[in-house]
Amino acid sequence: MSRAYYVTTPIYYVNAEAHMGHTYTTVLADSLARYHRLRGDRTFFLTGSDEHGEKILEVARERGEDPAVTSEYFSIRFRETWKELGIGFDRFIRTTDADHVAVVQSILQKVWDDGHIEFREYEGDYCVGCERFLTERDLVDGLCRDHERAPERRSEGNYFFKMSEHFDWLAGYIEDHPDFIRPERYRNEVLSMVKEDSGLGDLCISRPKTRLDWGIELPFDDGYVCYVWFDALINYLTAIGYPDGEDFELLWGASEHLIAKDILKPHAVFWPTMLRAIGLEPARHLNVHGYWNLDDRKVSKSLGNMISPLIMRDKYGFEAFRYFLLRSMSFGIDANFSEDALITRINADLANNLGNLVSRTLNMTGRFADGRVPAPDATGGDDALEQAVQDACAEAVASVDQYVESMEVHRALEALFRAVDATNQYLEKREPWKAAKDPARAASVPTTLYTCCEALRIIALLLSPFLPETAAEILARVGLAGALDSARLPEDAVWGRIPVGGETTKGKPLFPRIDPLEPSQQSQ
Ligand code: ME8
Repeated sequence: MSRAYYVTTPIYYVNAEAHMGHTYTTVLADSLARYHRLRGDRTFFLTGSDEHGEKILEVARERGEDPAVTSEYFSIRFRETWKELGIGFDRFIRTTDADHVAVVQSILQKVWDDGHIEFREYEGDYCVGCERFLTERDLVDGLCRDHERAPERRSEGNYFFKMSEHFDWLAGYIEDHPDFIRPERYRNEVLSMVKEDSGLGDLCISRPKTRLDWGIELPFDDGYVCYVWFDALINYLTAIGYPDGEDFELLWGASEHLIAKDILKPHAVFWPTMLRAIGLEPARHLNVHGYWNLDDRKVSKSLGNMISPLIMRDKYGFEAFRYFLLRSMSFGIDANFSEDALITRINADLANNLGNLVSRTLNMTGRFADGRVPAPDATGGDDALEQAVQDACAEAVASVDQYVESMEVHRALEALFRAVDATNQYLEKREPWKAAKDPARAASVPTTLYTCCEALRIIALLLSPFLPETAAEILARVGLAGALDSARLPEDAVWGRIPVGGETTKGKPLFPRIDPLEPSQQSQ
């Protein structure tokens, strides 16, 4: 049955270049989209840039530029970076795009007409880094918890979205839909935000033009522009053709937001209540991950400790970095980055485990099977050892599906590599390099090599959403160049589909072993 899948990343602020934090969310979204495309689902993958607001104006001023010039520059940098890294988004939205501006204004008008907005005087502590007024909980020793800077005291007349009217409904919704916000720790955090007296009231959604004119004008008061978060969140609707695009309802019903915990409140409180006022259901899931940290501090633009994905690509290859990101962060929990950990992971999983399986198998099809996938021996194929490899592959197919569904991609990869382990162990037991020279065992060699080629085919198919280039290369080496173009899960992962006689290629090592770094070689 064909289903739908709509995955979004946050739209990133255009005040600096992409770093490893953005890369993690984007690579994860890319992998999920690829997986669902492989399943034959109607899939849409959205990323983009968040261009309005004071944060961007500040950077533009520092650069002595018009904000439109600064945001254009960084937006193109983000887009080009993702393109260069092979990220297959369906749309790169910019909040300055004409269709987005029109949708934001139509929604503002609608919620204004429906009485969800009112004008008030307001005084509070504003953090330009967060682009919002802070509450007590956001402050540590008087400084913003995330940006480590003092907020500004501000007082002005503004328009407010009457968000708190929806808090009881939101708490009920979260309780009735236990996996709406996942993992659970963030669900509990949000429940306490809306249930207890957390100081979270209504949402100021305007900025007077006298102070800030870089934004979308309110349709009902041309003296104001729209607050950047109210504008930004709506991108998720614009991109799929709100209100009457052909697939809008189908895709919105299948929406999966990916964010880190820094923007939990806007996505878990502002956004569902905004949607309620607009008359739409919340997204299907709000999937929240932790931070990539460097020396226990969040990797971020404002703290200046960024790791560039382009530098990592040049040093280690992007597929290796991509694997590390997906495999080494348990979804929902913070992870520490170090190049030592990256190298250890690449060597253990990619060079030794997967790389060895590929090179040993294809070396031997070259030596013992004329460089072709051999036909399995009719008597050897149902042996318990062969069966164990088949079972390991079948289990990987089921586990990957289950863990992709539950947003535990690190576990999906772990499960997939269990099939790689099982195939390596099988090779160790069958010892085709010795068996070929032993008349009593020589007949087992074609079955052994067939089994390994077929396991590699299934492993590559399952790996393709996560490491697309590596998977395509493995498939090409077992005689199936281009197979990913028309592959489908789960049907193509059924055992026994590799064409016998397909030409195999030994090729270079997929992932050469990397020597551990000297301390002076660590880059940032
Ligand atoms: O917040 N670890 O944009 P932003 C993991 N424009 N992920 C990280 C990270 C880290 N150290 N640092 C950043 C904004 N990220 C708004 C979003 S959406 C309607 C508007 C990732 O450029 C992570 O996905 O600050 C995080 O939520 C996002 O970048 C913040 O990107």
